[in-house]
Amino acid sequence: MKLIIAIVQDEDASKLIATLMDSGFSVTKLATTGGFLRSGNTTLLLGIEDDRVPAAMACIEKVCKSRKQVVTSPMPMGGAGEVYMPYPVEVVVGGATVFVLNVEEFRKL
Ligand code: 2BA
Ligand code: 2BA
Repeated sequence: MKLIIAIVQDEDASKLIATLMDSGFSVTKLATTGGFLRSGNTTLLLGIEDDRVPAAMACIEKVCKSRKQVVTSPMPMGGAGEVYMPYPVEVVVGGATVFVLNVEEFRKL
């Protein structure tokens, strides 16, 4: 069994969850925050059988598109006092950042 951890954009999350559930996957959704942009993203957990990993990946690839975004990221100015100055940066966000982990044990108690 594998645990897929997929970090996706909030905009893609609802559609991705619907697509995964239509394909018979169980999903847990976490509201998360990216360290760089410090804005919200969504992390999905999927516990699945090994042979279903490609099907889950296909759902993620289909739904999650990468986008260019100009964002105002709070960049630390350094020095004392924790001063942050808004700083515009162009970043490519998404499609998805996906980790696949081996699951040692899966139980429902
Ligand atoms: P954030 O950390 O908010 O990063 C959002 C996007 O900003 C990243 O998109 C990337 O294009 C850009 N970016 C991040 N760090 C940067 C830097 N030091 N300099 C320039 N641009 C930078 P993605 O790579 O698609 O990542 C989307 C989100 O996935 C990230 O949000 C973070 O929450 C998560 N993530 C990505 N890689 C990760 C990793 N290795 N471990 C844990 N979380 C990760
Ligand atoms: P939910 O997805 O909201 O599911 C709540 C309960 O609804 C489930 O309880 C199950 O009894 C039922 N259920 C889920 N999908 C169903 C379906 N397609 N048809 C009929 N009934 C369905 P649990 O199985 O105890 O799961 C509780 C929560 O644990 C789930 O909330 C989900 O957040 C998480 N979860 C369970 N299995 C997971 C897995 N393999 N991967 C990721 N998260 C999982």
